[in-house]
Amino acid sequence: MNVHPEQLLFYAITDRRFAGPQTLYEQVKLALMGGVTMLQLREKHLSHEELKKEALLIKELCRTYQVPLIINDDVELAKEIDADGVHVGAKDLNPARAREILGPDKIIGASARTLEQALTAQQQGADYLGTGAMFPTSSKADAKEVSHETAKKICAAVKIPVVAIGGITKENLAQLAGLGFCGAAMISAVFAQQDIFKGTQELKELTQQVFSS
Ligand code: TZP
Ligand code: MG
Repeated sequence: MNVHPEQLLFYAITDRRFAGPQTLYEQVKLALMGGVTMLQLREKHLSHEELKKEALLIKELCRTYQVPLIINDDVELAKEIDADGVHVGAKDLNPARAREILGPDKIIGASARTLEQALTAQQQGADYLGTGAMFPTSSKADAKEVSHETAKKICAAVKIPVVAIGGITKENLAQLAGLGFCGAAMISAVFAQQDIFKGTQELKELTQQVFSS
């Protein structure tokens, strides 16, 4: 097991479109100080060199806070910078191929919107799953919603931990209780707020209430 369910409790995913006057680095630092337990670098519009530079800086920051750094999509970059793992979606390399590239000890996450996708990803060696969108979101253009019923079936069917994603806010987080998730992954609820440190602390408390069983 390369990831413990507790590490997935509060999973922050970056998007520099929300960075505003702060740099992404500054935003990530505040989120780490506020208590996020896992960080994914998900920057869709950077060149390889720019992404690598950012990833190396953020990797050092994550190490300081002992929070794993996961790279979205780009398995080669994850290997190159010795990140803690990679997260792959349906259109990316499959988990088995990512495992061949990264080796047995790195964290491999996979997106799963259906029971079939979930079982396949588990069988291909994923360490955890991300399931959603659980609520409407504007952070991912092609995000389709997953019913709470399907999410519950996925959580019950797999042995690996499952994290909820998509449209999660302070206001709706409690609706995820009892579905079997080990935690919640959020972009805008973390990075599109005025006071990231304070907001993250509040979200941390809520995730602890909702997912501790
Ligand atoms: N995958 C499914 S929904 C989503 C991703 C990456 C976007 C999540 O962003 P937000 O702002 O937390 O809704
Ligand atoms: Mg992807």
